[in-house]
Amino acid sequence: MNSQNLIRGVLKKDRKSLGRLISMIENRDPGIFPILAKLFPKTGRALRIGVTGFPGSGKSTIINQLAKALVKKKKKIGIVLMDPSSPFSGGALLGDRIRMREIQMDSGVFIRSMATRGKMSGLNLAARYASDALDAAGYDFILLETVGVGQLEIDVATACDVTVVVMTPDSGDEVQAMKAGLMEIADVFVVNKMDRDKEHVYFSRIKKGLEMHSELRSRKPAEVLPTAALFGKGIDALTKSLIGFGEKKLRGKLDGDRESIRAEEDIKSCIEEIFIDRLLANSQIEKKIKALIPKVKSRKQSPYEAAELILKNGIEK
Ligand SMILES: Nc1nc2c(ncn2[C@@H]2O[C@H](COP(=O)(O)OP(=O)(O)O)[C@@H](O)[C@H]2O)c(=O)[nH]1
Ligand SMILES: [Mg+2]
Repeated sequence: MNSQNLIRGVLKKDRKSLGRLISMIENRDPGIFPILAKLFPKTGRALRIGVTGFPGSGKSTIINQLAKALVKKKKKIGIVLMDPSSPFSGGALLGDRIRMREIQMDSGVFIRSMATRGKMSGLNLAARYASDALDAAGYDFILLETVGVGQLEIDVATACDVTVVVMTPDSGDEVQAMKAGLMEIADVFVVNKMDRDKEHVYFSRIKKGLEMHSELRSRKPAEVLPTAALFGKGIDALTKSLIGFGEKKLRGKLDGDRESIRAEEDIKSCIEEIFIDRLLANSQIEKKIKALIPKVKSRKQSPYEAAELILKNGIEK
């Protein structure tokens, strides 16, 4: 498939084309940049929702339910599951696959799990580019499930319009969540596994804690919603809230700060990609690297000094 056909396919929501493009993104194929540039004017409509929280809190279950609810409302849903460990991580991902199969049959839903070789930041970027592809293809909502609650998750939050943080009522999660910085990034807190009445005590406590936290930082408190996703409870309210965010985005009323941050980060990361690609593709540079290998090997020069030397010439060019 040449890139013209690939672009045309993506814009027509052809699954094969989308799959192909996302594979290219995963493999860091340099050919993606001209394609993404062509798709870029078609992006900006989809609401990008990051779903984060501790493993086992119910993110996949919630996403599954949300997708079903949104499809009923005639929305097109893209789902990106991030799995940095490996494509063969077994258990968790397999479970997700089975659960997701139910909704994958629906033509309004496109699901993809992503793994990239190498750095975590590579995964963050890949998820971002995959979201662009899905956005251009006309998906209304893009749901991004992160794997844990580390820096990657926080980075992903800036890549999304809305961040949903999932907690459970029984685990001291709120303290952990605060430690992990999740309070700062949440737009919506979902307290999942609210299966039993007694859990309403925890819910009130979490809610009060969150309100206090935002008061201390004089920012608008995040919405706090109870769910029992396994039983489909509370999903309507969550769906309604997300549709509200989506409408706000289409009216240009969503907080523009995140888009500014995203634009800045995107420009910077493209500089990084382009710079490194061009530099390493340059035969002069390659020669210089080769020439410096013996010096570094024999410890006459540090790799740092060698890199400085090469970069100095590279930039001058
Ligand atoms: N009791 C109960 N279990 C739930 C609920 N939501 C999810 N689970 C279960 O919790 C486990 C982890 O859910 P999963 O969606 O895979 O969590 P993730 O790791 O955050 O994606 C699974 O066994 C789910 O069936 C809920 O509302 N109540
Ligand atoms: Mg999951």
